[in-house]
Amino acid sequence: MCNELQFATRFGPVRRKTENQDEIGRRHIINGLLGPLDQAHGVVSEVLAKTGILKLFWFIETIKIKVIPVYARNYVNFNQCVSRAFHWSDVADPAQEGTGKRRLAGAEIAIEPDDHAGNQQWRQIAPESKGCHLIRQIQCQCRPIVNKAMILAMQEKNSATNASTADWGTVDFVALVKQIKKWGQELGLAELGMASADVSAASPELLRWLELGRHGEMDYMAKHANLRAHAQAMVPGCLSVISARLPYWPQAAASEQVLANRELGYISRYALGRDYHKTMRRRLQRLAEQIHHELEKTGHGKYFSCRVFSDSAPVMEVEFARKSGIAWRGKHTLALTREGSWHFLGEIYTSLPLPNDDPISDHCGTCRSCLDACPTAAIVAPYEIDARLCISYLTIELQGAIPVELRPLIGNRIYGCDDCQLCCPWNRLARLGDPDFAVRHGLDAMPLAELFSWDREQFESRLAGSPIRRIGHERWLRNIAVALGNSAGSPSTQAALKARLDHPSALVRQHVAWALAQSGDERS
Ligand code: B12
Ligand code: SF4
Ligand code: SF4
Repeated sequence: MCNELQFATRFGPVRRKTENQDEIGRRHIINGLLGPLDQAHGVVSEVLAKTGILKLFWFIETIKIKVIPVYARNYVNFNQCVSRAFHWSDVADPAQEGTGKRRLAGAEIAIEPDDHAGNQQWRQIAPESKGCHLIRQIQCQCRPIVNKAMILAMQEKNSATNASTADWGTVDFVALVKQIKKWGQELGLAELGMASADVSAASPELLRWLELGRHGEMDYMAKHANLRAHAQAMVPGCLSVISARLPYWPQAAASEQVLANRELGYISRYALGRDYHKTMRRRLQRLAEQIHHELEKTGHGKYFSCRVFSDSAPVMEVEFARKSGIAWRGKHTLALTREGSWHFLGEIYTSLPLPNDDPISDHCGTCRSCLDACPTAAIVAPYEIDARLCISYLTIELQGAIPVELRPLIGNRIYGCDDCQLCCPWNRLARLGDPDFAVRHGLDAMPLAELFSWDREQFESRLAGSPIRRIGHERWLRNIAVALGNSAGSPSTQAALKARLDHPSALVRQHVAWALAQSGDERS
């Protein structure tokens, strides 16, 4: 079903013409120049823009957007086949100029291919590869630094030509790498490493994994396998990858105690605070700006192109972390270090011919705690996961019903799972993560019944800025129903479940019925 919405900029009101006023336009008037678009949730199938769209930056201009309500993501995808109104090259420079004229701080425009749309309908209509600029994620916000759009514009015009004819002359890449690592640390990144853009050693395993169907419903994994396996197909001219890790372990209620208390919901430690995707990419973008600035000093800025990612595009992130020596791959498949595995990964794909760091050795030894600790035996062999069994997949990625036979194994884990990391000896040495990921709203130890009572609005507002919001209210209730079914069946649990027996969603009703049946309630 399509809703029709009308947006305007921050300079004027937003009119919504929609039958179903949810999912999109959550906070319409915010401080960003393109705030309404940035904050919109939903996947845009068609942009019907007036030809004078660029006037957006000078005065109120209304555009109509048709939206298919979907699995909520923090991005708006513009199908530029329909309208080229938002093509980067048309937007970036005027945005800068416009903000300058209005004495605003500046506009930041990041453009990335859509890897994680997570939406069946969208995938069906999306032109797969009719040119690399057809489908983009556009993320905009106000920031004091104004040169990013220029950098991106330069990058996009790029790279294949510039990079191949680049004359790096006297650039001291060893010194530059040193600088990059220092700047990275100043930005709060725990470690940075450099690798060549070649992942051919790992791609056969990726293809085998896909052939075995271990990705389940995550068809973006299969769809973009080629781009994932070939960094240069993703970003032409990319020679090196700067890999970074950002620690997130928060000060929170003890995981073991929460997991043992079936009245409470367990949320993965990575999701207790702010959504990492933006945090990580913002920092990497800042780093890219610093690199560009440095190269400009010697007139080499024009040869520099880059793109930043963090779980936002078809990138083999763990493989780059391994190759660049900032981690080894644990048997749970995650990037692991002597400081543990509680870190996010992010990358800068760049045209710079950087000297590579050496991989570090694997320190898992004979340990197999993660394989033994996994509640669903999803780590089917060392270094190999069957995602279809993984609780993280079941509670975050899976759209439909959770297989009945797996529900009892999920316990009270309502968003993701940490067991294979909680048991890992290296995580005993983990340090506290970045303050951005500090626990919000007491999510580390919340009663299931209370979380289950949130209506859609409460879900949206309390989880604003959290990665959890991406799964949407319906799947949130689905997950909690399973956890309630696995709890002791106290009167408060039963009452909470019964209050949702008539929920409009069949998915929710089905899981509520299952949960009630666990305690033998005859109404199930
Ligand atoms: C798809 C995905 C998932 C899927 C599948 C997980 C998986 N392991 O593949 C699901 C939904 C299950 C998932 C869960 C989680 N994920 Co996830 N996920 C991804 C994603 C988007 C792609 C990973 C991928 O390419 N998988 C495909 C398979 C083929 O890759 P692979 O397991 O790495 O396979 C390689 C190895 O098996 C290896 N191999 C095979 N045999 C052998 C043998 C030997 C001897 C060796 C050495 C290697 C080897 O070769 C394969 C190809 O390289 C990445 C982001 C990204 N773009 O990379 C995040 C990412 C891996 N996830 C992340 C996180 C945090 C999680 C969770 C912890 C979240 C949670 N708490 O619930 C869990 C952890 C589950 C787990 N143990 O993996 C982080 C990991 C950070 C880190 N420290 O490594 C990432 C990097 C996102 C990010 N930017 O931070 N995830
Ligand atoms: S996240 Fe949980 S279910 Fe998935 S592999 Fe790790 S322990 Fe197993
Ligand atoms: S639990 Fe043991 S085998 Fe698993 S990743 Fe940690 S050290 Fe390696």
